[in-house]
Amino acid sequence: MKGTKMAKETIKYREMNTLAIHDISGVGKCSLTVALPILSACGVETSVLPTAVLSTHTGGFRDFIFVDLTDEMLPFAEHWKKENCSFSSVYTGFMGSVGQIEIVEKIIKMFRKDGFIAFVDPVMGDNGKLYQTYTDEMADGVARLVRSADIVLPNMTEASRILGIPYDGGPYEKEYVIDVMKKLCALGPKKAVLTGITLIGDEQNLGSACYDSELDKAEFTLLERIDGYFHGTGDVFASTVTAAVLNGMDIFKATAIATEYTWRSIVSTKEHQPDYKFGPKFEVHLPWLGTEMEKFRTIDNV
Ligand code: PXL
Repeated sequence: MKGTKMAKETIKYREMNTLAIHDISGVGKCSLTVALPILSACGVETSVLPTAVLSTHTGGFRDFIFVDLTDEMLPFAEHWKKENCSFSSVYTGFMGSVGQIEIVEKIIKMFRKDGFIAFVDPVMGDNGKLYQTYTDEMADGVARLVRSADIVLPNMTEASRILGIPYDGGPYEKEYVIDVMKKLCALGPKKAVLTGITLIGDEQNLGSACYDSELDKAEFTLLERIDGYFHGTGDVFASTVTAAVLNGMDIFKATAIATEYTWRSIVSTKEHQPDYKFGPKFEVHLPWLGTEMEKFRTIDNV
């Protein structure tokens, strides 16, 4: 595919793979059942480390079955190390227990090397509340995990819990959102991306913001608000940012593409999925996303 790449400004080879560390929820698309198809459609080779296997996600189904894989996680990673497996990034999300947060920190250290990127989606809650399997101790652990991240991708509920500030449901002043992202970067990550953003005076729009601390630059991508609570869209968004950055895009372009893809998925969910707990209809838009990746990819290894 060298010919198509020659027109691009930046042409460089870089290993483009990831280790995705999330749960598998059998029904109710989120976490690995969202991350894996999106990353693959974007050309990212993906290995998985499941944190837990659930019959459904925890947001709206009753009596779900939960198999905790904490004790298996480190032996899996040690096996990979022995087999000389190499990852150019990790992408972490939903944690099944407090113990596995420390294990994930160890795994990031085990595989970190030059150019490595740790994407941390500090999944723990939404709308000002923790998810039902998250304890305060787990939330403290997730806040600590953010210090191991290069790119952190919370919603405002998670960002507030990480920073120990009161939750504000918005709409926000632009300066407030930028300040939150700067404070997240002060914990360690070079870049922060915030979801669920509505600005004062622009209430009909909703989207995301990102901040690159090395450039001291922030950008917002706000699209027409679609009312409703759409389970799993945080995972669609974070998986897409991860894929776009691994394809060589800067955080601004990556966030813009991820916001649009998530928005398209929400439009289809609203139209065709009567019960939003079954997850976002992201699949029909994968061809569009793949084309966007192809258009803007600057890593020449596909
Ligand atoms: O989308 C976040 C998520 C991931 N995995 C599980 C969840 C949730 C949110 O509720 O329950 C199992």
